[in-house]
Amino acid sequence: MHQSQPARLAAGLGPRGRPADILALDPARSHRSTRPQKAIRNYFAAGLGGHTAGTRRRVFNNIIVHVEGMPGLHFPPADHDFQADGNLHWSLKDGPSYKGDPLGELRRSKLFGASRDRYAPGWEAGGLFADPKFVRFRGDWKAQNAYALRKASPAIDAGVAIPPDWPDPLRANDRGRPDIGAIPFGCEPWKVGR
Ligand SMILES: [Ca+2]
Repeated sequence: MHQSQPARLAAGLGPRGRPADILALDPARSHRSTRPQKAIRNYFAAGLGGHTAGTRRRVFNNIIVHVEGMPGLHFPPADHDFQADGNLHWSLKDGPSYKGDPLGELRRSKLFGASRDRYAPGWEAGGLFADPKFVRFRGDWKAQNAYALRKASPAIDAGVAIPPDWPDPLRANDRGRPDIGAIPFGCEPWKVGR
């Protein structure tokens, strides 16, 4: 990404006003974001699947990395207007030693079957549990992390198709199928702050 591109991507503010490592486009249609943070209870996608009653929520193609703790699998009820797919989940501390796929638990659940009534593939049918292979990432808030993707990242070309009218200033930079996360492979991250 070049700094001259439209600034529709925003870095949010975390505790004490420190810029949080959350790169997102739209809270109601969270797509192509990168969110490294601690697991919040057992909420799916660190809370992106919360507060859905009476709302329309879409969670596609986000990278959600927990510094510690496994990805949450507490979803909203299947009759809410909620869809989630193509997200990549990881745990920096607990992921490497975990045997299996936590999303498999979801796909074997009754909730997954019920989700297909409103979203035909089923929630997270194309989701991944894998190390996203950022250029540089440590679970230390002082670290200068770099969330671009390395060539070996499983996030490359692993996302789902996003409606073309959704804002995405990097759409033209994403070759082939959609990449997961805020920064498509090959794009330079923008500079924020000092
Ligand atoms: Ca791609």
